[in-house]
Amino acid sequence: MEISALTRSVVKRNHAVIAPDGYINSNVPGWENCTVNVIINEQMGANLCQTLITAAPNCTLKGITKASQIFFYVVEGSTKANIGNKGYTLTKGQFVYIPIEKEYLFEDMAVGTQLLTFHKVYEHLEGYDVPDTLFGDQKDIEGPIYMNDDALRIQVLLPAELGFDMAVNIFTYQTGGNLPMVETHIMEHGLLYLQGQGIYMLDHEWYPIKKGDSIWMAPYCQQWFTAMGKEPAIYIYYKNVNRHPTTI
Ligand code: UGY
Ligand code: MN
Repeated sequence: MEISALTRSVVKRNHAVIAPDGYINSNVPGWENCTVNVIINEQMGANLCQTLITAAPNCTLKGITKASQIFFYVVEGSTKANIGNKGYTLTKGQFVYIPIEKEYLFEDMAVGTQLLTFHKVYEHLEGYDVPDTLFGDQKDIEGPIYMNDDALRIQVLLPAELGFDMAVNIFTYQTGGNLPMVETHIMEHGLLYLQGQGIYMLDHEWYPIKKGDSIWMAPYCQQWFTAMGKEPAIYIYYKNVNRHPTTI
């Protein structure tokens, strides 16, 4: 029998590993007939919010983005997404970026559909327009080699334009692939494992990670990863980008 006092989840000052076994549902006004797990938010010390929504029958998500832009990614299932006068059915691997001050309605959601969201308060950049709503599909996005290592591929889901202050990327590691260095950087990450397993080093602590787990890495949380097992390890992650590093 598994002892219920054990978990792989940890919440530390500058990083967290959240495994699904500790999820507790949140009620979010306007998000009906679903479970919502708020995995990362400012209560932790983060500057982003990451949630996972799982649809029950008749699930609808209705709201307005206000000061925070939201990126929705279909992990599993399908949904219709209506933003302004645009409405498309999204299936696994498809996504929509919703800028600030936009009304949205997700409907016709298959039971069991899982949506990942990343939210960030938008920072305007003088001389640049707020980005438009953007629908996309992971399978239409190229996956070039990362840092000269054939075992590593990166897909950049949002355009590399200064109007955007957040990036969302999908990182694929062949078995045995690893980050070529310990990253030490100002940018923050929120991350969901989509496939496979491996070992993440976060601030010199070592964590086994697998599909379904999430990670928060605060700015300057040192990070390194190696894939393990028999299939590629794939994760989708958020990163803040394109803004001045300091107010000083
Ligand atoms: O973009 C990144 O900083 C990425 N290489 N980090 C990570 O995968 N932990
Ligand atoms: Mn990084």
